[in-house]
Amino acid sequence: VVVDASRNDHLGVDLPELEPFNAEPPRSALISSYLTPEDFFYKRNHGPIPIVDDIESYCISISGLVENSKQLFMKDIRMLPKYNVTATLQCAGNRRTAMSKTRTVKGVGWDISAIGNATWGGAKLTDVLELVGIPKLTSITKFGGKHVEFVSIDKCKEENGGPYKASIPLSQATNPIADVLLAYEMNGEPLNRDHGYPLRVVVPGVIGARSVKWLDSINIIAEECQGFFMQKDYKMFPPSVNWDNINWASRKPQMDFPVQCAICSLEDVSTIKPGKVKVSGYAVSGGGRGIERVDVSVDGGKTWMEASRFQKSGIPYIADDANSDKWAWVLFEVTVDIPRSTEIVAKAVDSSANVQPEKVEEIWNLRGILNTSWHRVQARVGF
Ligand code: MTE
Ligand code: MO
Repeated sequence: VVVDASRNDHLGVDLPELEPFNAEPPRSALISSYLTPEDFFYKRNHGPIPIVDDIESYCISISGLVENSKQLFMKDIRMLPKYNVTATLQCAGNRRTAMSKTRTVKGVGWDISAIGNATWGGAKLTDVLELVGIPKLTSITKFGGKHVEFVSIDKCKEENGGPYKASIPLSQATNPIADVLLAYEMNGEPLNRDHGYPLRVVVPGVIGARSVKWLDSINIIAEECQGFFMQKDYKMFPPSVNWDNINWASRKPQMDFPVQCAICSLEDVSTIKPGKVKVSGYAVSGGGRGIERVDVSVDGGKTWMEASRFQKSGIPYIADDANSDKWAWVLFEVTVDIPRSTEIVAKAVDSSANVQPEKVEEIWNLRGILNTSWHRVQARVGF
């Protein structure tokens, strides 16, 4: 495993930390297109980025509570039907910096761009699992397997030098509608090293932490994965829990992410000319729920107007419609009049009518995850 210094030279990309390599793009770049180009796609790593250079010998093993264990090479995976799924990947820590302003939290300080939207190409996990004798729509194997664990090649300090790993329920892994992929392409290109070359898991609608990169093996297990990132991280605690009274076992690992949106056309504080201003950003919900509405306020949340939403140009976006990308974000846009300095706010409503919480204090948690509070920016009118 080699750390490559060239991982740190992405132009225009902020580097919250140098090693492990983490990066997010500037706000304005993030929404310059519906599909996020690889250069502007956030990168989140917990250890050195592995290099897999012998693609002929690269293989994944599938074992555990199954009848026949199997080794699959890239050619075996490429032989399965290929699916292209457009899905937004979002780190659970997205918008953490804003949450840490209320009270200190532990974790990488992300602005609002630890999120990206890509078309992932690869095999469906359910087709892969059929190769070891697990039929579609299985929630328990005859050997008692109920979870699917993904183990990576990369090693990280949180696992005491062991591999990064995570799991999802077997029922989700074997459900074709859940679109869980073993992806070897991103936006039509071979997966890049930073994002998991040669093969990564993509679990649509779920926090990024479960989409394991540089896949090494798949285990069918009885209980959910006991790894650090499932059991001692990425759990949502109430504001009353601190580092002295935390009981990790009392909460489930976070899976789906909640409804989220952010304004990307303005910084936290922007100086603008008085008059018309375009307010634009992204909105997304987990679990395949569409975005029903995005509300924008130019008076700090007293009155609201609705922004227009779109995904692909030329096709009107309708939440949960067959022509919409169910796992993907929508971009929103509204032109507003700003005669004087004010606070501009955005909040989204998903197709189950879930709304974002008004205040970050209500959802503060010690790990600083899932900050989905109303997104606020200050517009200072100058001449
Ligand atoms: N997979 C491995 N092997 N190692 C990691 O550190 N980080 C996870 C996930 N998969 C991680 C991983 C986290 S927390 C996130 S948010 C996403 O990968 C980030 O994916 P990206 O770097 O492709 O944007
Ligand atoms: Mo993450």
